[in-house]
Amino acid sequence: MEESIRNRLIDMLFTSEQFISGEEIATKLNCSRTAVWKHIKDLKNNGYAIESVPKKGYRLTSKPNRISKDEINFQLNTTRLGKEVYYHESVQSTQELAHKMALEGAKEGALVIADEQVSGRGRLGRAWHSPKGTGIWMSIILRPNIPPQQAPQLTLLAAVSVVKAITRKTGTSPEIKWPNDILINGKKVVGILTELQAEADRVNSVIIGMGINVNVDKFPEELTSIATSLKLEANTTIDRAALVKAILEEMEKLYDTYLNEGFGIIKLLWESYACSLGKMLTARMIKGEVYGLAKGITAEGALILEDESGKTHYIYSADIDIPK
Ligand code: BTX
Repeated sequence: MEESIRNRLIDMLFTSEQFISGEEIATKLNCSRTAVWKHIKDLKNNGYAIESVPKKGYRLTSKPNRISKDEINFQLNTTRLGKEVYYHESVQSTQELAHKMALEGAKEGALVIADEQVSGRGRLGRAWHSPKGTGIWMSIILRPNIPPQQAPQLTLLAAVSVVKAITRKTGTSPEIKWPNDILINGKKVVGILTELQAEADRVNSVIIGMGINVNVDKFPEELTSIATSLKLEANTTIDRAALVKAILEEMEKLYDTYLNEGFGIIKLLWESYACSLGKMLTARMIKGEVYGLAKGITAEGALILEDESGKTHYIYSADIDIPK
């Protein structure tokens, strides 16, 4: 109840350019003026800049650049993705939490998001730099009815969704490097980590972790030559909640297409954003390296490489080096 009053209050302030009187708010929200005042005070404490002028009322002058439940759920246009938001100021890793919640029965679309991760991780146990207040560090739980070997398709689906949302919200032109990196001007701006909870022939849940460098101004020494942020590329601060919403909306549309029509359309979209296709590159795997021409991806999402002897290799998991 309290939460719904708060959301409706944010809604009223957000949609009105004029001052709204305390009395009008109290009538519309069916609560006392003291309650209105308390909620306004609480919003101010949470970073909302609200002007209050005697006899005129309240007016919202700026929203905080926050990614908590209120900001994400406000005007979110999805039916499942992000409807349940579990926000934390600081966690070890949203991926770890999402795994735990998926085992405990979290619904499809549940979103775990944090303002900071102290041990964010990438593939093969690598660390993911996730500083406070400047990024989007989140994990989405999906429960598709697919066999486990098709799950990598969801990494590609997630990458396409993020590229579409970033393009729409920032005007930059990101590209995808197979399988899970999103680059702008050759530097990594997003990393995606897809993990499964599955039985031999059935997926219980797919956990899609995304790390997006949004308003990061400076990276640690070891990342400066390989990492960038949306702010550095677009030259402006980006509204993190608006970007999260855009990702969830793009992703839900593509996910529905995927469930109804299969991977075909996603594959075409992915190929249209890929920077690695048609180039000679090296795929480095645990068991060795392959150097060859990237010819495309298979229906399962594997990378097709043709080596210099003309032999075709199907790569399911690797790090890719594209010579400059
Ligand atoms: P990856 O293994 O492909 O990339 C990890 C590598 O990327 C690191 O070894 C490092 O070189 C580089 N790197 C580390 N931090 C950053 C950064 N912020 N920006 C650019 N490059 C970086 C990619 O793994 C998958 C990352 C997923 C991260 C999300 S965040 C939410 C969720 N929770 C969690 O713990 N992981 C996922």
